[in-house]
Amino acid sequence: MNNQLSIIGVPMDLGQMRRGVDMGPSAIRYAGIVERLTNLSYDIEDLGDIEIGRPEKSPEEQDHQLKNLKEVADASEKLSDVVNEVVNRKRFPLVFGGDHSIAIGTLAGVARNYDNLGVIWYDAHGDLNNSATSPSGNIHGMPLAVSLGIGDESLTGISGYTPKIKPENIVIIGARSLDEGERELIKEKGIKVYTMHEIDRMGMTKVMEEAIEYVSKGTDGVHLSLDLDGLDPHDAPGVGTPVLGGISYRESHLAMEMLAESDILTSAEFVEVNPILDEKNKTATVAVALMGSLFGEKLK
Ligand code: 5AB
Ligand code: MN
Ligand code: MN
Ligand code: MN
Repeated sequence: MNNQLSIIGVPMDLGQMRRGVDMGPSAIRYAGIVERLTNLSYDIEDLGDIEIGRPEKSPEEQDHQLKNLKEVADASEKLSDVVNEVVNRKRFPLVFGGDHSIAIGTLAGVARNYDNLGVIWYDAHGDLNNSATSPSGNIHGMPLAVSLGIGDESLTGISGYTPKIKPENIVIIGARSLDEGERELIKEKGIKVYTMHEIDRMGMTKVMEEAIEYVSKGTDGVHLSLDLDGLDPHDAPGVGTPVLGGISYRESHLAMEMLAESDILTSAEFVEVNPILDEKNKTATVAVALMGSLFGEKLK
């Protein structure tokens, strides 16, 4: 693993309608991420937070279905450039959300440096909607589709190229709430998905063995996009769209350790931590513990 980490906070809450997820980056810092990773002898640079513009009109007054489209697009451009600069300096970008719409910018910044970027999408949801299929108009339900080149041009065209990633380089882990249009897209594009059903049947060890092999074949880098709602709400209550029956903390801990051992990751983001909906910063604490495992606590 690259020993040089750059932390980027993205206090974005415009990709969904629950207040508080903009405080995610602070909550993760307060839960001690820098100390935790410094103890593992990483060289850490905290670049602070990206500035998020505030919309002039409420989503109801905006003239399109995609809520806060302009502000999300503007923030994505900014984030993409910051992430790209970190990759160019040969450092590992570690991004904290904010809602999952930030993955549009993270992937735009990372993927321009790779021909075939692999992506692990750890999430209860597919985030494969567009304005036609979305039941909510919330952009945090769309970043994976946008990165595949599907969606509004002001989002797919971030940083001047599209698509960012290819369907055969993606693996979704933990899915248990997929909308109809998302299911169709998964089928059409042949996207690899390990739902909760597969995790129950095969066990996390086998799922991760297969997922790691799948996502490293033919790729020249791998990004982890971890939505805390992939975990069960019992272990990660501070999320805006919790779904019953998720991945346990222990299974997630194992998954992160297996990723550490595999040494395939080149960038990562942890998103959807919402301190207002949380219990004593539990979800940020879980995120920090998972990052400890991801960055090799067991291996040291
Ligand atoms: B998250 C839903 N599919 O599109 C939609 O938390 C939920 O980034 C999206 O995974 C959840 O609104 C987005 C119903
Ligand atoms: Mn989710
Ligand atoms: Mn998500
Ligand atoms: Mn362990």
